[in-house]
Amino acid sequence: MRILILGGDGYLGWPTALHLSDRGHDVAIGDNFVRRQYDHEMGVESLVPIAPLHTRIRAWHEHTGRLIDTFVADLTDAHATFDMIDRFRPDTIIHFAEQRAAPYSMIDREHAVYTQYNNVIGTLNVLYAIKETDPDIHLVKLGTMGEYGTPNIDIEEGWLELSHKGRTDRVLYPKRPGSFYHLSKVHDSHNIEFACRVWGLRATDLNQGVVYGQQTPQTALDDRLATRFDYDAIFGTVLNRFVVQSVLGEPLTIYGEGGQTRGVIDIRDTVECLRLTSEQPADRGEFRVFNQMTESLSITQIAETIANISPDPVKIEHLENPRVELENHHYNVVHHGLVELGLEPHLLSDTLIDSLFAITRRYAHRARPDAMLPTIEWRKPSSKISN
Ligand code: NAD
Ligand code: USQ
Repeated sequence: MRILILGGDGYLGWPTALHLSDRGHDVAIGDNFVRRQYDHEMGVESLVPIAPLHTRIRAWHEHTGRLIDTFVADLTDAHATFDMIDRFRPDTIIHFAEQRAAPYSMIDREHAVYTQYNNVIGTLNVLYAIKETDPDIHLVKLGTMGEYGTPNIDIEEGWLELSHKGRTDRVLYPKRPGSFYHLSKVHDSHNIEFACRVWGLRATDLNQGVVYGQQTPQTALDDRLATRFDYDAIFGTVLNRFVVQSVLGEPLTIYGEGGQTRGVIDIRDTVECLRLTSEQPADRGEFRVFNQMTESLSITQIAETIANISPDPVKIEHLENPRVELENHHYNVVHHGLVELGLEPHLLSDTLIDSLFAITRRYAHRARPDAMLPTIEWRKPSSKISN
């Protein structure tokens, strides 16, 4: 298949590009490198050094003889987006290319507006480009489990059968997201469902949980193929942050009580989900939704797991929660769809995350411990980025 990976220079897009190229697909990457610019804005870099995209692609070619095409394009630029899709003529577009940090979207008005404009308008341009170039293209879009929030009923896979006053219907599952970033994904989901319903496009929305891990078999081949590893309080995600904190000898920072429960997924399962979904597309007119997570864990369970695995003594600290979120709640998620497509999950309990500790130890000297403490407060209209 010809697969265009939007956001292919990012944490997940890059290993997905390698995984699909390794499986024999013709892969191209589209990115505007804005994630590298956020590093400059915040004064924090990926813990693991990352090579420029052209160096990565050269290294992949040296190891495998395979070529990956590249397009430098900003999805909010409709002309550049149309041109890229028209030139590459993909069968599938995998769309990772959004501002993806909840705290970044909550810094202030400017960052909230940027996040929603970048994400919602970028996706709208992709939908129009598909419609006008080739409506048969399968759009695989990264959404998030956080679109649902934490309702007091079980979370279904995208859709809900509803009975009301004696009548029944199938509706998009109600959303109660927890940040302007998560809201941008809700808006995307509605726009994509509308395009499937009205234009007959085909799309898969992947409501992914919090990803952990940093290596896949392909990125491990060469340091130049490494993907990014964010650990700071804005872009770092919880499990990866806890590993870095434990290696640095810093306390693990649980926000609030720690009963918050989230769907999580190993990065090796992420890239495999993208392969399975691309190779088994949605039907024309279908808006297909999968909950892309393999298990549910509370923040306390994650902290205790890391503390138990760590060879060094680990302290766990409860900070006042900078976010507005339920800290003890019901959480029961249906996530059969990807397993039915063939996913064989790596669960945290069976996984050797020793490699994550080894990577962290190797690069610990690059960490800025002060960047690990949260500064963005949901209750305030404006927060400072660093301590
Ligand atoms: P990332 O920030 O590392 O990668 C996103 C990439 O998209 C970057 O390379 C960035 O430069 C690019 N990009 C952003 N806006 C763009 C635009 N307007 N035009 C072109 N390129 C643009 O993020 P990630 O962690 O790899 O996440 C990828 C996707 O998966 C995101 O949509 C995110 O919401 C979703 N997701 C991530 C996680 C996670 O834990 N990392 C969990 C669930 C869902
Ligand atoms: N948390 C802590 N301590 C920390 C960091 C986080 O207790 O040091 C808590 C948060 O309060 C939250 C949970 O851990 O309850 C998850 O936080 P996170 O920063 O790991 O993840 P989140 O902000 O939800 O966002 C990440 C990705 C985002 C993706 C989302 C999936 O950045 O792109 O969409 O995970 S989900 O959470 O399912 O919405």
